[in-house]
Amino acid sequence: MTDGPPIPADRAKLVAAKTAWARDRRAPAARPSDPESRRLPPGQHRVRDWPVLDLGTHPNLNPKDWRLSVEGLVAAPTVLSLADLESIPPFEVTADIHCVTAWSRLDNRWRGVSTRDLIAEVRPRDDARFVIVKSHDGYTTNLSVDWLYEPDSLIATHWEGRPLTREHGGPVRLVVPALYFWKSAKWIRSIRFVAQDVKGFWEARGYHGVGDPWKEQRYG
Ligand SMILES: Nc1nc2c(c(=O)[nH]1)N[C@H]1C(S)=C(S)[C@@H](COP(=O)(O)O)O[C@H]1N2
Ligand SMILES: [Mo]
Repeated sequence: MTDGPPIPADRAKLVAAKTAWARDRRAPAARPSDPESRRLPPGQHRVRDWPVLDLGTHPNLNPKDWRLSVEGLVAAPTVLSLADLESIPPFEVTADIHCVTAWSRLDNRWRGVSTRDLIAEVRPRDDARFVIVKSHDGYTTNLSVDWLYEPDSLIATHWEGRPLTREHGGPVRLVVPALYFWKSAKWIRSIRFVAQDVKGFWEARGYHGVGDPWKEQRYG
């Protein structure tokens, strides 16, 4: 992809970040010696507020009627209500948000149900390698099932001790901190386990199939 001498592996990340900054004419978020900047993937800068980003429709969902269908290549497909979710032992994690539009919000305290616990309930078959997540605003996103085994991934009902607000995906959203935030679908309605990867909304529009912020997998 690049011309010139090979770049040593330990510098490649920095070079990739600087290349991106050059392309976007963006200044580095912080000096590399700053301990905080080590928590920021390449090309990201820290924000203190929490921007709202979506397709512009905020579904008005009655928590009493909310259901999540977990379906596809699983031994025990299920439809969960909010009460069902609350009967699973609660899970809390503090994790960072990295949005592909270059903002990061550190130390978000989430509560909900661990996707590991969800997986234990439905028992994906061996041929279930990806999931496609569907939301009430028509949004979809795809990811490898591996990311649902990440210890900090969850089906979130609370942020900073309060129920998720409507604009941020309440009553229930997916949160996969290890990936760019477009994978964290708001207002989720179904999670389907499939054998073949299927592109979601942004993935079909050029976003990366995986989306690992530490590898700066933004597009393509
Ligand atoms: N249902 C739904 N989920 C979505 C989106 C969306 O448009 N609809 N946008 C994604 C994108 S691109 C981002 S950056 C985050 C933004 O979440 P926030 O508004 O809580 O910051 O939600 C993701 N999940
Ligand atoms: Mo986004």
